[in-house]
Amino acid sequence: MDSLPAVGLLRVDHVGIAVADLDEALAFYERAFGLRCVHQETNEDQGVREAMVAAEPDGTGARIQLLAPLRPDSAIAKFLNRNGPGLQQLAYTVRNLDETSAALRARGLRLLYDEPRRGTAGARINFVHPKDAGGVLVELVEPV
Ligand code: MC0
Repeated sequence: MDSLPAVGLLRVDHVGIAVADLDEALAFYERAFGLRCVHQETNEDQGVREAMVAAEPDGTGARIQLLAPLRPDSAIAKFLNRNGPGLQQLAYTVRNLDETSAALRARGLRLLYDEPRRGTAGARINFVHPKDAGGVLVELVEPV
């Protein structure tokens, strides 16, 4: 592995949880855990309504991403049908997504997209296939 380029993960960015109904989930996370919504958006490309919740009101630190399906053929709808609500992904912040993607491909891991797509708040994102990552869907996030 010594001659391979560095992967360049910086920190855990967020953990993604599939939910059937975003508003109900937001109410639950606030009531049960005291977490506050720090960001909300719809991502048509990914077929999700999403909300970031966090313990810190300024949204610093790792966040929890609640993901609700927009369409029955979306990744989150498929996940809910198969597993029900629960942990769907682990996302890392990276400094440079192109370099991280090249480093992971050099290690033989499959990325889901040939080119980065648009994620939360305009971030560039890609995913490592869960079958190449110990059964965990890994998202790579290069923030704006
Ligand atoms: C599927 N598998 C998973 C999994 N989803 N394993 C762990 N975690 C998951 N989330 C497993 C299945 O159980 C199956 O295992 C195998 O992977 C392949 O199943 P498949 O039927 O081919 O898989 P699909 O059609 O369900 O697709 C899985 C795949 C898909 C990961 C390719 O979910 C995908 O494209 N995800 C990336 C996009 C995404 O998740 N978007 C929503 C979040 P067996 O053993 O049965 O073969 S959007 C987001 O995150 C954005 C907004 C952001 O943060 O910026």
